[in-house]
Amino acid sequence: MSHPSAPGRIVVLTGAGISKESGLDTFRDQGGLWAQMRVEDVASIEGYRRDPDLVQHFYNTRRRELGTGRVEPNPAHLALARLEREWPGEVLVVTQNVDDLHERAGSVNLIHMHGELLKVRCERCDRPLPWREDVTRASLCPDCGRAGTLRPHIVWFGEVPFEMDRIIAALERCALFVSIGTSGHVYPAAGFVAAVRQAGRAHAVELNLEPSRGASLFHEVRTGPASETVPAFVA
Ligand code: BV8
Repeated sequence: MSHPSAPGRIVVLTGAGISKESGLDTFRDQGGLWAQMRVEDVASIEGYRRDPDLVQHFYNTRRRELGTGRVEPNPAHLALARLEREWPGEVLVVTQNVDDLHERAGSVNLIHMHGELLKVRCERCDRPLPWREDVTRASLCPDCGRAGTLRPHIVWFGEVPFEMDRIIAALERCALFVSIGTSGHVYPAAGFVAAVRQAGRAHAVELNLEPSRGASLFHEVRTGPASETVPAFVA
């Protein structure tokens, strides 16, 4: 990627599409995660209150999948980590994904706006805890010792995404906004490109398998698999 005179800040938004070639399901593609179940039943606080075992099972299954060793960062994750190392200005990755593939690829300046699969949160202590095993009603909080209080450290529908102030500030001052592997269905992430265009300073690029719902708001849309489009873009 050519370096402009003053190396501006880059904000990269990623969605489930960047992890697809690492073997993780997307949400809304053919056969994606939500094709197998209703979103409201597993990704909402009401769903969790209604059937905590179902929701814990949904996240236990996905957490276990991450731990199998079969799921590895792909060239798209690695290219973003290289960009962060080599770009003279700030690079911030804001991911909607709850997997740990950006970290494992080497990204450091990273926000998980929808939470992390490999963390749980005690509803009494309210502190995120690293967690790799299955969570059940019998799981004890290591801090307060209570059972039945550990929930996935995930942002469900109707809950507020994490670090929104930091994200909005970064969007308003960046020189380049790149959206990768997201369908543009879920807000507030789907509204980020509009915020960038509103600020009137950044070049906005979409790298997606197919044009997303918000494609018309980008200056540039490059279609194709992330493992090809992202390294080519970062080069
Ligand atoms: C909030 C949990 C208030 C983690 C998720 C009516 C209108 C507008 C908005 C709303 C509305 N009613 C309610 C809302 C708000 C709601 C919302 O947006 N609903 C939508 C469905 C209408 N949003 C919320 O409730 C959010 N909270 O609004 O709080 C607020 C807001 C701001 C400030 C203060 C308060 C909370 C949303 C978070 C919900 N949690 N998941 C988990 O279980 O994983 S959402 C879920 O969708 C995932 O997090 C996922 O990341 C996210 C977005 O999906 P994508 O990542 O885009 O995945 P998808 O499958 O859709 O698309 C994949 C894309 O990749 C496709 O385009 C495909 O073509 C592409 N692709 C596939 N393969 C490849 C590829 N691209 C490249 N290469 C490939 N190989």
